[in-house]
Amino acid sequence: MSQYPEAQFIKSANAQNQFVADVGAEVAVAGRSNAGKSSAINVIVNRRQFARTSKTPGRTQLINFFSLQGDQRLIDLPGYGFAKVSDKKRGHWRDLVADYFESRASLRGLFLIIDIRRQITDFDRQMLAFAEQVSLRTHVLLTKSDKLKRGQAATALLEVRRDIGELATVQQFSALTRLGEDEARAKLDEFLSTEARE
Ligand SMILES: Nc1nc2c(ncn2[C@@H]2O[C@H](COP(=O)(O)OP(=O)(O)O)[C@@H](O)[C@H]2O)c(=O)[nH]1
Ligand SMILES: [Mg+2]
Repeated sequence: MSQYPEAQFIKSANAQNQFVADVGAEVAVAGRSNAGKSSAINVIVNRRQFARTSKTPGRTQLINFFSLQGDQRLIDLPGYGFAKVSDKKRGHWRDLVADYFESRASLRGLFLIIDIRRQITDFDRQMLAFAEQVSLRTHVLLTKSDKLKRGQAATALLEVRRDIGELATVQQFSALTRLGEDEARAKLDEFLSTEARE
């Protein structure tokens, strides 16, 4: 059973004045499109169709607010990654996400979802930079680890850890085999229960 049986979608936002009230605690989840973000959210929250795995047209460029329980929320940040995104759209994405990171007192941590086969992209580095600017704790899920042999996955984990250093903690994850689900859920709980940042 889900730890969050009452979890539900609240709303999507395309501008700061559409964000939900900044009370309680929330954790943001980011990932390049197709990295496996929706699948990871579904496994962690333990709800099959919670965040739609298929692309919901229009919503992928918005910030999606979900309530977990009470004043605890999970925030699905927009990803990009297809080469065809225009400079204008990319600019809007950057402004929206920067506004989000800079304004949310309830933000306790960031989950960054990275396809273990692709390693770290420019998108991921931008997200790590946003988090660092506001001293936000970050946890990286190297997902789709079922797609690599165990030795290869272990090597990829070490490489990403070395690359990221102190910026974030890193673990292997698979939405298919559910590898790493307990570790991810413990990290989510840890983030949600930390005190607000200064
Ligand atoms: N084998 C495998 N496939 C995955 C995993 N996570 C996601 N996928 C697949 O990758 C594709 C993109 O996943 P999705 O969660 O929609 O990515 P998003 O765009 O980041 O939200 C889908 O076809 C998923 O079924 C995983 O851990 N293992
Ligand atoms: Mg998605």
